[in-house]
Amino acid sequence: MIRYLTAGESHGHALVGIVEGVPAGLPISADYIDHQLRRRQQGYGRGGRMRIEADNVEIVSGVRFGKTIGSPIALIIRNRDSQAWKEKMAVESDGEEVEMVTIPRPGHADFAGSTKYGFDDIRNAIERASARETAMRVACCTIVRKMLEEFGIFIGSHVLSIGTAKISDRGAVDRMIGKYTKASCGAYKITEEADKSQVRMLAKPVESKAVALIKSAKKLGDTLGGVFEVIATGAPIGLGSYVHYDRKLDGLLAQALMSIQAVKGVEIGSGFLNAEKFGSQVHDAYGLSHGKIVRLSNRAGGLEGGVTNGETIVLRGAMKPISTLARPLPSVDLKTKRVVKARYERSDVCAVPACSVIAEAVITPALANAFLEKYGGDSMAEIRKRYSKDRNR
Ligand code: EPS
Repeated sequence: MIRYLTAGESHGHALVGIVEGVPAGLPISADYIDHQLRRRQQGYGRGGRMRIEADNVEIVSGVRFGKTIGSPIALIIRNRDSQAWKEKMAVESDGEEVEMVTIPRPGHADFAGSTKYGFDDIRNAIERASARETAMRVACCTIVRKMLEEFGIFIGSHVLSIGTAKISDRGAVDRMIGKYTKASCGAYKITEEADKSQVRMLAKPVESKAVALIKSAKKLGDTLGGVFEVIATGAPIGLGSYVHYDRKLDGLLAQALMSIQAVKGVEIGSGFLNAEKFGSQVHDAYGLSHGKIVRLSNRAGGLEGGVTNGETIVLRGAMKPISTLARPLPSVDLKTKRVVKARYERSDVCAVPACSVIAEAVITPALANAFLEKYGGDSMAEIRKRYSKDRNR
């Protein structure tokens, strides 16, 4: 089974990652991963840091002559900005000259994190809680994504709303998605289309409203969140299981999305809308088309009983507005116990487009492990044999 770990502080030397359990024989390159890293850095509303970083991955181990060899894959992404943080982030000095951060930002991990670990200097919590870490998550998960793609499982995403700028004609967007997912790269076509927009929205009029909102938030010293949708096509029936809570794929996918910094809500299919309706208006009726069982709708988002049902997987995530505010909320200086304004340090105004890219990546280990549980083997060739024998597809 695939698992991965990341390490690294936002302004430390580098982010590092180890991906374990990837089968042998998977073609992979740094270029392939870098493309996803570049996508993660885009989006209107990002702050100055993205002008400093140009994320590139170095594959240190586990790949030989362009293919995985079954051993752990180690990755490094260097933080260009670390040059400016040498003293503040020194590994070996005593740090006496470095000013401590003692004022927590509401909404960030600053207070809870530094209280938990007993830090006087909040910087220790800031650095690892930062969403910078998602660069390495995307790198690690892009390898897993490549494995899924080899079996025809493609993932895409787009942004549904930023603040109050919302897609209003859902039907029109669904028709676009329906058309795009017929492409040979399935849901990835949604991603390619969304990438043409600076806020990753599929509907033009909402895009300009979203950009205008981000501009005004910036002027006001404020930030914005939003909702994104992640779609996966090509998953066969029967990934995940209903037999135990920890094997339910919907729960595992929700966990992956919820683990992204600033994501505070997750939905599968039209989960929240479904809760307002009668059962007869919600459940996806069966039909027959050329002797094949089909579903007449997909409100369940491709998962029933925690198991893939052969329909497109549809997930949504809600990202709260970024907690670092240029016009800060009240806070308390933990050292002086005085009520003061929260600290401001350079940050983004809106990172929902980036979050949608991260979401595409982080769901892949859950999907891939459910896939490997059913069809797994040590090499791609072995898995391919097992998968092609399956009569469900
Ligand atoms: C982040 C704060 C900003 C973001 C960062 C996440 O960084 P900095 O404090 O260096 O300006 O740009 O995101 C990234 C660096 C990234 O690569 O996504 C935070 O506090 O979470």
